[in-house]
Amino acid sequence: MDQFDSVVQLLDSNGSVVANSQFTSTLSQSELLGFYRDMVLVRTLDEQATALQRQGELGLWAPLLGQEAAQIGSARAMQKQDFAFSTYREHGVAWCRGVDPVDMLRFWRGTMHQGWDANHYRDYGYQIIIGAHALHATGYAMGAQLAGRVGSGEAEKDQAVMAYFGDGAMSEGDVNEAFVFAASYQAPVVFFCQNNQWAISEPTRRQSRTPLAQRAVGFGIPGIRVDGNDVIACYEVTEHALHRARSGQGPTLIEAVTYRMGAHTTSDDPTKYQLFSDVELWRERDPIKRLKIYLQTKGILSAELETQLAGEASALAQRMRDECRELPDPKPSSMFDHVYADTDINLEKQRAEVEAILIQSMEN
Ligand SMILES: Cc1ncc(C[n+]2csc(CCOP(=O)(O)OP(=O)(O)O)c2C)c(N)n1
Repeated sequence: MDQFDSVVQLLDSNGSVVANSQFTSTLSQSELLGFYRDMVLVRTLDEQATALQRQGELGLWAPLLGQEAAQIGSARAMQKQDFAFSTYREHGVAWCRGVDPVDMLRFWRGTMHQGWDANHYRDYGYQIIIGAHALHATGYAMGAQLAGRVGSGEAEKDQAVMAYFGDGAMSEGDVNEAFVFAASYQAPVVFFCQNNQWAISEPTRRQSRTPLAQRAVGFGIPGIRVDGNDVIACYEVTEHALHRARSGQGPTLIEAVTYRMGAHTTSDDPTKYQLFSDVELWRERDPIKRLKIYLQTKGILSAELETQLAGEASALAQRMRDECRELPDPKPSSMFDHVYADTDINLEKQRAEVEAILIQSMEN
């Protein structure tokens, strides 16, 4: 079993390439430009959603500021047939899986009853209950295994599952139980822990005496620590772990070491517990800045492309502002939508009952 002791980094905070004995970048120029575009647009999306919440248009928002590389690098390593189980902060993963930014806002504006249309957004779902989805992901992965969609050698058939969660979730029973099942059954699941240093105001150092990735060893799972602000390294280690999973070699735990540059959610004031000097230190390690320097130095990112991307970002921001305010209220009975894949007679009875009560209340 391969273990990786040090933090995997392929691009340092100055945008310089770092040699690594186990991983090298396999990415083309256009893929790197694509990652840069993703990160810039996802940061725009995040800034806009934060502003919309401040203007009273959203009930809440969980910012991802600083975690763009961890999310884009890992999610872009997934293949179409893979499935992501994620938390409330993974807007970058949602973006990569094709979720429209305005649809992300529906959840936070309260204009949906939480159920995604599984036919539309097949492989993505927000999760508020910390750690619970690590078990869902493992169960789903065991299902894929039982269905013969692992280790067949067919590129478009073999499937892996990503479970995204934070450092705080590593202290939850659910996550540790998921590790036991995933290891025992060699399930095709990649546990992707974004160690953003904080579980609301609780620092990681108080919750764990060892680097989180090292805990994997006790479960019989390989653990990899990666620089979570290095999009290239995040892509490569995730690609490696997903390949292992799809080919039947079992689970991996990835700890992406990063920093939450913003508030836990818009209802939190991080200045009460984060040191200004720490925030400044991590600002220097900004994931977008380092890729930008690299791309500019290599002559891949021209001024013209930058202007084009700025235009794209401003159009996205405008669309979010316009369409957020227009989001329709859901029908109360739509809470019954998307509960089961097939029609369920008992659920339909309940839907009819609710609709009858609503009609009656309107008549009175
Ligand atoms: C089971 C459960 N317990 C407690 C909470 C309250 N809660 C919401 S976010 C959070 C901290 C999570 O921290 P972490 O796992 O590091 O993820 P991050 O928010 O930093 O992305 C807690 C305790 C919850 N949502 N679910």
